[in-house]
Amino acid sequence: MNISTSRKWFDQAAAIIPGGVNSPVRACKSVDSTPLFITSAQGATLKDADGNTYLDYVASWGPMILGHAHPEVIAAVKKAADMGTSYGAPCRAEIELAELIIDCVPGIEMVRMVNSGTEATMSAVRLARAITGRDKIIKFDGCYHGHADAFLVAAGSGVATLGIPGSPGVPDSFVQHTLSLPFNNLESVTSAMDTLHGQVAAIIVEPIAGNMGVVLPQDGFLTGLRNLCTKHGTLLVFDEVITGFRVALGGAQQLYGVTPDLTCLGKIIGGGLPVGAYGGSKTIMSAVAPEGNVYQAGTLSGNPVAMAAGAATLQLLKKTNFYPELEQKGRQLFTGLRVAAEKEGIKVTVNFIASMGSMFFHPGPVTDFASVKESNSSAFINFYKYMRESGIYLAPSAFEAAFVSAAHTPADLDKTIEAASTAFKRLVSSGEMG
Ligand code: HOZ
Repeated sequence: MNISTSRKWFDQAAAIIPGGVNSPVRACKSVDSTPLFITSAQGATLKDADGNTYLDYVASWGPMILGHAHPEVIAAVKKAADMGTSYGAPCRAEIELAELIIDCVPGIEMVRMVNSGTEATMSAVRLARAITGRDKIIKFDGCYHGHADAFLVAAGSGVATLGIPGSPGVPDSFVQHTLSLPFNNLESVTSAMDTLHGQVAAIIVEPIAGNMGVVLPQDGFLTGLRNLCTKHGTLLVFDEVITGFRVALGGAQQLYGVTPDLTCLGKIIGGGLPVGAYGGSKTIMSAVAPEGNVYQAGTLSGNPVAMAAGAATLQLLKKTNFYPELEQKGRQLFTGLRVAAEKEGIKVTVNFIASMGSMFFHPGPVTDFASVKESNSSAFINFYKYMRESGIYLAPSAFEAAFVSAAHTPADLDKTIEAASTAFKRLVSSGEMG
């Protein structure tokens, strides 16, 4: 595949933007590849600067659940943009998006809009610390909550992709209050909560981990966290930046029937524009300034164009059968990949739920960051490259999820499985699978 223009632009970008990208994973470093410069996106496909077309399973890392450039979302964006792109003052669209979120997400009665998932998680933790008067937080290995200082401990996503243990520039004193424990290990949380009784402000968790690849919560894990938080007066924070409106209208909390004290959202709620949000009960959220005194602000928060894109997206998700139809597509793709690998005698583990999933070159089970890291990374790299050559665009890291959108057709999914079959055959014939 000719990607000479992408190569040229990447060189140009690298001279003036760190690593040539504005977010590390997309540099494709860990898969030994050149990032593709995208010039347009439509439905389930992306077009690069050299005119190649790809079936897209990155979905802008989650937001594009309807597919790219959905006509109703684009119309809403254009209409809003015609009225001015930013006011720095309240607008009606903020109420519309807030109402849609509150209506759908069980744990949210009041919500504050921000501009990214990172802003949502850091603000939620500040709020939890203020409410409880405690400093410590518990997170989980391989979970990623954005790049705020407190979360850069054993983090997933780009931190895992680049093999960075923490990050230079984060003072030890900033992370001394962060304890990272193994995902799905309730015993370790129980014992930490007993030892630290009265000191833990929040347990923050991706209820379905999506930043170490997809790792599902085992039975009782989320309920166990809920009970521990209630017992110790700690706030349970669900980072649903990926899972919110992805696995169900009410997110993972609806699916698993566990209600957190605070929920962080992002990605889908912006319909492809930069939006994050955090919310919870009225009692908790009333502590946020200016109603309360926990400070958090943003010039572009509640931006009219972004609110319009988000509201248009959520309206479409509320249509009957949206989720069952999308889930069927998720099942087709993820079970198809597993079956195709097995046919070639390759042992993979495919973790998936609804329309998000990951394939690990690991016989399984893959239940935490330790098992994720045991996967065959060179097989993944070659698989990634074969797939991209065949026009299938996957996240360039084993520590990310694949997303199916409503725009993918059953034929697209079959084509993807076929390409994977060929890739598996090539892995076997190259001796890659040992
Ligand atoms: N860290 C995000 C994925 N889990 C965003 C990556 C990107 O946009 O490059």
